Amino acid sequence: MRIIVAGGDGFCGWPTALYLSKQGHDVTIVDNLVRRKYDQELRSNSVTPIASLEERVTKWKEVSGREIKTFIGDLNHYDFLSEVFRQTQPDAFVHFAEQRSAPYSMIDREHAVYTQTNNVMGNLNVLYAIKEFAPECHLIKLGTMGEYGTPNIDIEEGYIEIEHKGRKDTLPYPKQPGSFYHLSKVHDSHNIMFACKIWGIRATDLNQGIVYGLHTEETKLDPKLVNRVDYDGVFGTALNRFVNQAAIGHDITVYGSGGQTRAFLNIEDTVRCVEIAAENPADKGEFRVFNQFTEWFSVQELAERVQKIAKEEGLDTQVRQIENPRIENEDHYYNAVNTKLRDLGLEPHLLTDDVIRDILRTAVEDKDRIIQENVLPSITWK
Ligand code: NAD
Ligand code: USQ
Repeated sequence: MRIIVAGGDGFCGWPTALYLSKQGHDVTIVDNLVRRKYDQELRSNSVTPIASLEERVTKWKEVSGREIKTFIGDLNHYDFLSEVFRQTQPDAFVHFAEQRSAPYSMIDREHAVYTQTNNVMGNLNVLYAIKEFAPECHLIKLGTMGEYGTPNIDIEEGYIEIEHKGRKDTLPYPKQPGSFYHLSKVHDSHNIMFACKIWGIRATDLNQGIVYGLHTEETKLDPKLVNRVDYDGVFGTALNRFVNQAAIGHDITVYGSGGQTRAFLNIEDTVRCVEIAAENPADKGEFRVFNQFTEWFSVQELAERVQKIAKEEGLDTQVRQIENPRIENEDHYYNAVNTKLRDLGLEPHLLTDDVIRDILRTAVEDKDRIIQENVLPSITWK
């Protein structure tokens, strides 16, 4: 298949592009490299030293013999996006290319407006480009489990059957997101659902949980292919952040009481889930929703597991509950359904002690690159 991976220079996109290329697909990366600019703005970095996108794809050609084409540009520039579609004629468009940090979206008005403009308008352009240039193309869009929030009932996969005043219907599952970033994903979902209905576009919304790890089989083939890893208080996410804190002997920062429960998956499963979605396209006009995660944990539980492995590796680190910079439930019910990807063949890589140890050892190798001042959270929701 001809597959565009938008956001293919990022944490999820780069390993996905490599994996799909290895599987024999004709992969094209589209990215405006803005993630590298956020690092400059925040004076932060990836723990692993990452090569430029050009060096990455050149090395991949050398190692695998396969070519990945690149287009450097912004989804918000419709002329650019139109040209990408004309030249590529994609069978699938995998859309990772959004501003994905909840804290970044909560810095101030400018960052909230930027996040929603970048994400919602970029996605709307993709919908128009599919309609105009490749109406059969399957949109595989990265959504997030955080769209649902933490309701006091089970979380279904996209839709819920409701009985109201004696009548029944299957309706989109209610959304209660917790940041302007997470809200951008809800707005995207609505726009995609509407475009499917009016133009007959085929789309899969992958409501992904928090991704941990960094390596996949392909990124391990050469140091120039290594994936980025975020640890700072803005882009670092729960498990990877805790492991990097442990690597430098920093306290593990649990926000509030740590009862917040979130869905997680290994980066090795992210790449496979996208492949499964691509190989089993949605029908024309169908807006399909998959919950893309394999397990859930409370934040406190994860912090304690990382502390235990760190101790075994001779690293002394404490779990510290600090004032929660966010506004969120810290004590809530959580039970989410994730059967659709499993039914299509996903075999999960679960979070074993060895997996944590592996991420920790990589973090220790690069620990001198961690900028200490960036570790504590600096952005609040208030
Ligand atoms: P990332 O920031 O590492 O990668 C996103 C990439 O998209 C970057 O390379 C960036 O330069 C590019 N990009 C952003 N806006 C663009 C635009 N307008 N035009 C072109 N390129 C643009 O993020 P990630 O962690 O790889 O996440 C990828 C996607 O998956 C995001 O949509 C995110 O919301 C979703 N997701 C991520 C996680 C996670 O834990 N990382 C979990 C659930 C969902
Ligand atoms: N948390 C801590 N300590 C920390 C960091 C986070 O206790 O040092 C807590 C947060 O308060 C929150 C939970 O851990 O309750 C998750 O926070 P996170 O930063 O790991 O994840 P989140 O902000 O939800 O965002 C990340 C990605 C985003 C993706 C989302 C998936 O950045 O792109 O959409 O995970 S989900 O959480 O399922 O919505």
